Amino acid sequence: MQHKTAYVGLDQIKPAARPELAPLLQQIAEHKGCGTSGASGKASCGSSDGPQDMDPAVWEKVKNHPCYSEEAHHHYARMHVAVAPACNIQCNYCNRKYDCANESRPGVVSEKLTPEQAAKKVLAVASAIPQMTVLGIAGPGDPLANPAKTFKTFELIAQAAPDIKLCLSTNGLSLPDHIESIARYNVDHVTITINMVDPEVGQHIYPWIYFRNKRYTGIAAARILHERQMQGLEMLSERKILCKVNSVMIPGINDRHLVEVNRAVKARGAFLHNIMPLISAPEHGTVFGLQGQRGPSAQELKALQDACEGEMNMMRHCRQCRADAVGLLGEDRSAEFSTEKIESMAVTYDARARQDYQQAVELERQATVAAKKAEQEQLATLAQAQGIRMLVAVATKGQGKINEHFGHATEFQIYELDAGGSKFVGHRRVDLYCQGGWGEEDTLETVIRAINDCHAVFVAKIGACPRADLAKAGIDPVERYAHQFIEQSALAYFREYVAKVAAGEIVHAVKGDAQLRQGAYIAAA
Ligand code: CLF
Ligand code: SF4
Repeated sequence: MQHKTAYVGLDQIKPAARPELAPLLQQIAEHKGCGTSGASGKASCGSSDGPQDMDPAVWEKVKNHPCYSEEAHHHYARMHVAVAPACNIQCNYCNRKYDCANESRPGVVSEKLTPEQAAKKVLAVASAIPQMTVLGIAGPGDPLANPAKTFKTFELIAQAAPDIKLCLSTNGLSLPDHIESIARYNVDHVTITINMVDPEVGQHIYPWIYFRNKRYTGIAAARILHERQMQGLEMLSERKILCKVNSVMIPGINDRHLVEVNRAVKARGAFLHNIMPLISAPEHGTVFGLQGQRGPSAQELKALQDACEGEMNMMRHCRQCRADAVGLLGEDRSAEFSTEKIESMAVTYDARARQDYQQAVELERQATVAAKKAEQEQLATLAQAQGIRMLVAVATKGQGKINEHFGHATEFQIYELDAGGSKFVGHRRVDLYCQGGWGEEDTLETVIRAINDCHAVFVAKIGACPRADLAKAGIDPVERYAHQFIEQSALAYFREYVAKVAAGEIVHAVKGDAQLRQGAYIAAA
């Protein structure tokens, strides 16, 4: 299969032989005080996206982690290795035949790996994708229900590629038993999926757990799980191991309750909270799917995330990725690294080349931040912007740029614009509109429904037909910022829009809701 979203930018350049990068690397050498080597440990040059309020030690951990830093996710990649097949609980949104729905979308059965196969795969991917900075174990079951395989994998990778950050995601039931190992293997980032802090709520999400050789059901199961999750989170915080909490938003079951969850995890030291929409369709074969339990709409999800934001940092760029995902969040290059292909690859791990490459990425990242800042300063002087707020959708292949054609996009990134500036607030998965030379009308309708709450869609290119249909739906197709930085362009567009409203040329109208896609989360081939 040919992957549609291959880059033409930095990530196409082979680190070992890149004379064309020489001027860029020279710039980096002269660029003092930021990047990864600044004396303060900060990498933002004082940008508003930087770590001004962050402990330098924490910033060091998050700056290149695509899940822990929204800004980093445009530039750095992660990979998962599917070494953990078993699970110790049952979630009503999970079908064990598929990947763990904690961190991975029910879609396609993962190719399960041994720790040795996983370690070889990590080295192969790290050589081919030098901006891959994080290795996560997130299923397809629960990593801590498979501790021997999980920690053996971490051990092998720490020896062979010590520059790669280690990350794991767990339901938390076994977490308190493994804190020592997590610390020993230098696992800097742990995600716990916490959907409730009240067993009354939990009993509707978890039919059973298996704990200390015994099966528990109902409220008793939910109570044990809750206590173990809280204990594990507190133990991680004491150890200063960064902890993110994932919560699945299930309308009518825990949607209102998640505000309480947010407070509870914040109080116990969680660094980041990621509220994800329930993915539920009958064809997934899950309890919720078969019961017809719906997921939230785009507006419902955003309203909950906004309500929790005052309490702590919210993650909004999660792609609910598979347990064998490879690449930038939002792209899936796992097919390029099947076990069969890896076995036949001669892999050489060049840490120095990776480091050089990442320094070039860092410079590009700084440029996106500086461009946004400059544009934002102009917006600050525009009094008419008060009271106007809009969402815009962006077609991008990464690098913080508008660099994807409308018809080739498998997701749109969503930004909120108002007098305060621009903010990434989510993404929308869509089916490919372009079917090799023609556009699929039915698909276009689903794309429009997915971004129906947006005033504009920014693309590198778009054909006449979709352009007309989008305009009819009240979504302005914008091509003029092709290949420019996303947030700088969106803010420039917003300034023009505000000026037109002020001049009476257009009337600002509030848009409706949008639909979150329930289909399989698989990159188009
Ligand atoms: Fe993987 Fe999770 Fe680590 Fe990221 S994913 S184990 S923290 S490296 Fe990231 Fe994927 Fe969302 Fe997870 S986008 S599902 S939050
Ligand atoms: Fe499925 Fe993950 Fe829940 Fe286990 S923790 S039942 S693998 S979603």
